[in-house]
Amino acid sequence: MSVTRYSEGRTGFVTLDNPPVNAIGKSMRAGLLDAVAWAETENLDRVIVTGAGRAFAAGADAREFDGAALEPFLPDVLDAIERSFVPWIAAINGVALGGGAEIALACRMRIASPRAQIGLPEVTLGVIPGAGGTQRAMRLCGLGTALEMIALGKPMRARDAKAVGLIHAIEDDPVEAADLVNTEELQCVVPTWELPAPEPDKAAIGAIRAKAAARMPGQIAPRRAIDVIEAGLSLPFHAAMKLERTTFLELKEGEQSRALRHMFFAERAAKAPAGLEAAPADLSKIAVVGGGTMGAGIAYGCLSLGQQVVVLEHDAEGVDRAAANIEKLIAKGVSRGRLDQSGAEALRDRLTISDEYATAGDAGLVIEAAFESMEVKRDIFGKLDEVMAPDAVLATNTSYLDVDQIAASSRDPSRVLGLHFFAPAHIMRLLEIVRGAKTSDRALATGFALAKLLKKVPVLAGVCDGFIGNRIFSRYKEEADMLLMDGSNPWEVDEAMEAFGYAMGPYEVGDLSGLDIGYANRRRQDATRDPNRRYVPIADRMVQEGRLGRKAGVGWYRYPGGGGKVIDPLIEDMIVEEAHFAKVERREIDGDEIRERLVLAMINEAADILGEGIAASARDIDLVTVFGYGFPRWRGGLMHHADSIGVAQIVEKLRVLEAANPVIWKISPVLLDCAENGKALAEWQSAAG
Ligand code: T1G
Repeated sequence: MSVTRYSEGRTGFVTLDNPPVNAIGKSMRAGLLDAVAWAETENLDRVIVTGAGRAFAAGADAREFDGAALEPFLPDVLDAIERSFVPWIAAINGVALGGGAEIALACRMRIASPRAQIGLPEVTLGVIPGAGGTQRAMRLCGLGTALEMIALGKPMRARDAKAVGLIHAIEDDPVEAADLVNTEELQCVVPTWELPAPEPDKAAIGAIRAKAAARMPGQIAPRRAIDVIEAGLSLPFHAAMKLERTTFLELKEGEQSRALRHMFFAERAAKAPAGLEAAPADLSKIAVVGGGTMGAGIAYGCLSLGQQVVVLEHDAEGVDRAAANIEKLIAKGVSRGRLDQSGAEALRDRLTISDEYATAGDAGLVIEAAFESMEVKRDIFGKLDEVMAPDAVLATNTSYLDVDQIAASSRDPSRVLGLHFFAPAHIMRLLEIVRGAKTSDRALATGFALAKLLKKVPVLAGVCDGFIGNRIFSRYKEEADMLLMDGSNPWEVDEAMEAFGYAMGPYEVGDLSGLDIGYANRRRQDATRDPNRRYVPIADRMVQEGRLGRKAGVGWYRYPGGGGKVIDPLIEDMIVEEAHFAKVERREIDGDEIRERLVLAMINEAADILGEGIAASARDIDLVTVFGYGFPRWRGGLMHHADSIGVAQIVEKLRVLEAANPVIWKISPVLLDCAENGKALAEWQSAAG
């Protein structure tokens, strides 16, 4: 199917019909090409093309990108539409993105519904428009708008598209409006490709190059899209089209596009595990224990869904603090235009803050977001047991602590799970859903149901110290501290990882979250740490000397006020002194070695997480590292990146490191298995399958 058509009088009606979003595959392209010939044979005076359902067309079917391009190619189909003596009108009923927008741009006219969007977001998949978007858009909306739209990949609303000339009209029923267009008027509209290209504008080109480099550092597609648009200013249309196509095909085969397509589909595959049939608890009323930064963020996120929310604190002072924290978030929502005053009022009406636990007695789910101490959490769960209905689900937002131990403080551990949010909890997309040994399917289903409501990216995790993300992050930080001892310093490490694609290096991140968190975790681990495992005390000394990070005005960097960070030479002296105490011969360490050691450390730890069944798949680890820890999306996440290097090569490098330090660098059996059997991590399945 994918293209249906019929005619009434001299009007042809063509519908793009490939649920759920009319992605443009081979059959749709063939259907469109047939429709051009059909319209000419039927001697129609117009063809109106629209989308079935909520979308016009979401763009080329990205699932086809892994294989060779299949004829008929979209640029040729659009060429046929544009050159046909029967003019086509695009009745844009919903999102027209990528190839969907290019279909519309090749039509003689474009009429959109008020809720329609039109965009060329191809760079978000690591490619550029491959069916005329780089050449047609600028002929309609001018160079500046086309550059922004294509290099940054941001779609625009119908009214903005009309304002810049991309569409002719906005109508509630674009199909009907298209049928009413005067035939002579329609015949007079010049086909897009015959419009003159805009005048060259070096300033506009230079500005967008800088903006794209700042917004999407390290990414190739934005730069190449600008190149093709710029070339089109002086090339004949069809010569520029050839350059566009060649560039698109080259990028489609590239690592960055494969990585970005992997992330696109991985994000959409993040759902409850197959076979989880249990019905979730009722989420119309949710309780949150603790109104600190995390608790307030979680409460605000749930309030924004329209849920009734009770925030529990342990005394009146805590209640006031919680109220202030949530009010701050409401005020920010209003100032950013996400909430109007009535919305803010409605949200306040749904909020109760109390130091009486019984207030939350009828909530279907309670999320504990209190101080990161096992004693505090066990006490809270004991109190919750007293007041909550037996079928209420109890979740802990702990970042590291043992969910099974917390669950044991409830008479019914089956109703306990971990819901690990990431700060700021109402913004960060990742939600680690931690299944304890006794967590029931119903409790788990409740976690996934909440994630879906909050539009989070849910990832199932098993119980271990730090689950998936924090365990990888701890190994990352541990190796970074070893690099300090061996000869580097925080700013060199941060620079090296920013060059890799992180927005922030590990030391700037540490200063942001507070060095006391890591310190507390290391003290908790003191009793069980392998005495033969190399231990670097620099971070401990920082905390002991009050250098807690941004909140103390000094950490790995100094924060003199005004938001900026400055290098503090004292840190280097401290590191040199600690290396002296540890009798370490320091040496020059360059950015490549920093990146290699840190990335290999994370890959090895992640492989063990996979092998121990803490993560269900390499893809889940990619989601965690990208959505929770800033791993560059255009590298596809940690495990996709590992596969792009090749596991055999990774194992070879690890053997050298393992020879130097067999405890720290013990090679994961998962990596050895994949290397020996020529498997990618993406296809690794635990023996449990
Ligand atoms: N290809 C294949 N599948 C797609 C798809 C696409 N382009 N877009 C969506 N899907 C699937 C998606 O995987 C999910 O599948 C289902 O549709 C619903 O999507 C030649 C080369 C349109 C705004 O970058 O931004 O055109 O999980 O969950 O939240 O120049 O999908 O149900 O099995 O996201 O309502 C350019 C990508 C392609 C737009 C709808 N186009 N899509 O959001 O639903 S390259 C894009 C989106 C191109 C041309 C070039 C969103 C959406 P499943 P969803 P949604």
